[in-house]
Amino acid sequence: MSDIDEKQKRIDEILVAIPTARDERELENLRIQAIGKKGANTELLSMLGSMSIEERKHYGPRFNANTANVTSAVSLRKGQLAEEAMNARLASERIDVTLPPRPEPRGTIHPVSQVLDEVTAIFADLGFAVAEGPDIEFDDYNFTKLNIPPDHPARQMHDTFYVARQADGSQHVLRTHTSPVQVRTMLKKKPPIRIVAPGRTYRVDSDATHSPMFHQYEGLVVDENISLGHLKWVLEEFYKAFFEVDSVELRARPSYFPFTEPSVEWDLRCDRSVQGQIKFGTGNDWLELAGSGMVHPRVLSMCGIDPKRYSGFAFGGGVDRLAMLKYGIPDIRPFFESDLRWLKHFGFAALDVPTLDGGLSR
Ligand code: 2NL
Repeated sequence: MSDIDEKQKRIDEILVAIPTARDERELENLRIQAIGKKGANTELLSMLGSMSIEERKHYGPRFNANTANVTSAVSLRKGQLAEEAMNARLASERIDVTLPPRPEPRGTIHPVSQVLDEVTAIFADLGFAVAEGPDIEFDDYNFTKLNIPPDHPARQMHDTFYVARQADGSQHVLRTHTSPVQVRTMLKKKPPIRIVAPGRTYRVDSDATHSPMFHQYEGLVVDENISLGHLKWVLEEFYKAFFEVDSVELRARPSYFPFTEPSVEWDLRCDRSVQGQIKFGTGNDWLELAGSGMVHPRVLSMCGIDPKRYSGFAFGGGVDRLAMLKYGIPDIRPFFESDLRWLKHFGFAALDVPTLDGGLSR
């Protein structure tokens, strides 16, 4: 067989193989063997130069037809392969939008979140703005500006998580109460001030009734002529709304906090005569609920407020404890264990947002 016949035979084989090439790579290989730089037909075309006019007239159109045939066969197969790939992808990525959603896990609103929302809704209704601050606080805001200087014995009242001292010597702590939020507000704004600061707080304390992370709400009112009478009214309104009763009775007990003078703790009249139940507004028992007092004049002046012109009251209470009391949760330990069974039992529907007009806890 002549060299030309041999190469033409190879090209004809390639033309037969192209329609069944399995992928783009195999197809490209076949194309190169036929019409690439060293392909069979490329070599045939280069032979035309040394042929006689007669031979050239005979072979020229055939070799050119080879190029056209290979090019169109490759392009046809390329299109088929692309369509096959798309069909395979469509089949494998098929989504049945009529399938039901996966049923688990399904969470609920944590009782602590519910109570935080209830507390802020009540105080917002009483004209308090909600204030927030960082969990990691300056030692200065958590203690010093609250009349608890370094080495003061009152620091031992709060078992503090200290953060490693910074290179510049500054000291941070995990806030032991939300009072530093009120400090930040007083440093920033002039009276009248009416804020409530709910949030996470931390103390080195862990047993059946204490969690090292817990939740507090604290209120602060600063204006001219503010007295303990105003404080008592605010707390009465708050507990009536929170426990959803028509009347409450508060009992004041003298106490001590470094940041207030005088300091008062409040007990709420309640009835615990039925085992496992608690009712507010009636009965012969008392439940300790909040600490409070008139803001210490030194705290006011350290926060840039003139204590000769202004006075204020502050109060604070535990959110986790309020949640246990209102929703009959007996043990604080499961609060932060993330057990979905517990959450299913004590949690709230996600769209059940507490408002005063819609009912707080329905
Ligand atoms: C409690 C007692 C209290 C305050 C918090 C406060 C804040 C500022 C100034 C003065 Cl900026 N006082 N807060 C005052 C008295 C008591 O909380 O038993 N909390 C759980």
